Amino acid sequence: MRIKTFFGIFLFYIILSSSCKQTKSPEPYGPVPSENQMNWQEMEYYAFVHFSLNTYTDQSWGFGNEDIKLFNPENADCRQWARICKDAGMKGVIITAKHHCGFCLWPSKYTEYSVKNAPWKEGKGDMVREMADACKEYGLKFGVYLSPWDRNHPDYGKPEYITYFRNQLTELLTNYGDVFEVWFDGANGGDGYYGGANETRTIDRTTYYDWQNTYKLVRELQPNIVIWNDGGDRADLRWVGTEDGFVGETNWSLLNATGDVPWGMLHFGVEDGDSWVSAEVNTSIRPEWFYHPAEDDKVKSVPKLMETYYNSIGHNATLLLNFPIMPNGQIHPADEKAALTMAKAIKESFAVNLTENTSAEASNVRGNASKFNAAKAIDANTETYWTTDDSVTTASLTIDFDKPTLFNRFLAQEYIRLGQRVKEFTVEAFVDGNWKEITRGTTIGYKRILRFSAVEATKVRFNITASKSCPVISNIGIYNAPVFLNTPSISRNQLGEVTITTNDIGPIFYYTLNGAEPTSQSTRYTEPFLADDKVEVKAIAFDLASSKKSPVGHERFDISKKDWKIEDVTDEKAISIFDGNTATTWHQRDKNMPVDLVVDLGATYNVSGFKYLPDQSRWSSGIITTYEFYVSDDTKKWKLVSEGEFSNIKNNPVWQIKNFKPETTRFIKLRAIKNTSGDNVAGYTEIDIITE
Ligand code: FUL
Repeated sequence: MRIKTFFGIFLFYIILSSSCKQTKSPEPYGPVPSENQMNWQEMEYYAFVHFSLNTYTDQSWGFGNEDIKLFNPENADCRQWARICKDAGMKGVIITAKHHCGFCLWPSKYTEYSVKNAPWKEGKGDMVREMADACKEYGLKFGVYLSPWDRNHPDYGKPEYITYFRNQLTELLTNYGDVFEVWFDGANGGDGYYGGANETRTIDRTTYYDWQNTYKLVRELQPNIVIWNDGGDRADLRWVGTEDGFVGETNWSLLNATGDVPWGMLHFGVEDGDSWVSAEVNTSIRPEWFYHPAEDDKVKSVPKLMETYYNSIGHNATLLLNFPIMPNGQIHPADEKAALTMAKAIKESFAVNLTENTSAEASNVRGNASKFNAAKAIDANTETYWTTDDSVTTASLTIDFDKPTLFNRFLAQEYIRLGQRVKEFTVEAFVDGNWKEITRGTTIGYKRILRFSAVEATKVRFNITASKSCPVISNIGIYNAPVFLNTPSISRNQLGEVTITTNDIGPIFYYTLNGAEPTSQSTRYTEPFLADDKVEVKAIAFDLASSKKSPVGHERFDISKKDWKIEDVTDEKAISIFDGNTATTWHQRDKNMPVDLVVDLGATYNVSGFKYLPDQSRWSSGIITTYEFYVSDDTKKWKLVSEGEFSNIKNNPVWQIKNFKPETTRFIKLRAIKNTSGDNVAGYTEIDIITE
């Protein structure tokens, strides 16, 4: 009898302990996000504003000697910026408190190169304060960008500068309330004004800034902050290796705490990394970061911005979208319109989650416990999740719509507080009695959204085909999002033939050559046409079935290049620099730098500027950073008409446009003085001129 009782108790204990074990949450796997990283990740979408003396000099990077007197934004209105960000669905704003030129948007005690000596508000203004106040008023979080590279400061490059930098950081992180993110830009072009020294100063970015002590200071002053840094020691957030608005489809929120971080690690993360360092996609709503009037018709279209949305937030990253501020101190109406239309598109795309009111079943549920069952992935609560027994690393979850349902988006979220686990998955649809794979992916992380052609199905099956440990899925969404036609691309070759194309399959095009907005009544495009002079081409793509039209594509072409020739070059490929095709690049080598490109325009023109498009390929070479530009009537006597740098060209290889006082000339010479790779190569995708 006693033995029986003992045995009963033992059995009861076994059953109890095993059922407890089965209903316990999984242990975290690998590195996990900090509370600050978690709060930041949930923001998903927030803004950058770029505003400084560059705004007044039409530059990308100031040299550090720009005149403070230029800074006088007569209608500066941080409330306008905040209102737009709020209406655009963003959760915060990061302001360029100090860009590379060293000019401070707040009256720093430690320098004279700030708003306190500018005519704006007679030196009484503080743009950082106005931004922080506007953020508070609009319920946005507030962040600061403080450039470590300072081309104005006399001590830059010496140890004293680090004290100056930390003093400024202390001002910014003490006097303006809560700061959600601090941005330490890694750019450093060497040359600068440096208090009048006008020289090149190179630093060792791994040691000079002593980041660990700076991070300590930051965290003491702002315990809830996240730190972004691509210039040195690993922080909380990482750059994704491009400013073009996308991160890898495979995107681990992990890196190693030490060692090199080559491009691939920035872009895809590190599967077995030892630290949680999430990805932030930073990109501008226009090609450049600062305002340039020449880009007023280059604001990104809504289809392009939606592409960015899917390639950032939809790839387990956040999106930091930049607004360049105009010289008057406001966001341009075209930028506002684009951001608000994008917000509407996001809202429409994810308005109805088709998993609502459906049922879900999983191939395995942890301990068969209801608190971990499939329903937890479709309960609109990201704090609950579906998970499996520890031993399971492949599993399926099936959603039953109960009726044929049309959809073209699949969204999944992992409960990342327990680590990022999923390595591969597929999505199948049940169509006409058969399972059919519609899409597949690799990592999920905080959020992954996949796009595919619309399918009508009664059930959807989500198969996790590889996971580091048991999967933990907090949310699944299925949507039928509106589809947008992309803006058509317009190019012109050397013969003057204009071609209109698009990435979409199916639409037709209409165009105008007189600046008018094209409609379906305009000229229909059927094949490349000749427009061999100064001409403005506008085009739309049009879908005959739905009558949907794309945003307007717009290009201004200057004089004909028909008679242009490159002097002293035998390489036949060289003429690709006039072919209007951004996929072809010609590389010119000389024994040493400088490398000269001399072009005969075939006739005399009144030239007032030139344009240079560098190599667009990922592993590009020969990107010119320092240049001189000359004109001549006979290739013997040359006149220097423009010189300087193509700032930020490596991270953002967009068209470089330089204007100068008009000159009548037949020959032009672009002299490459330095490039990003420190060798003797100059690469050109396209070269163009601007005539009066
Ligand atoms: C880059 C900078 O050099 C650009 O000017 C811009 O501020 C961008 C956000 O980061 O690296």
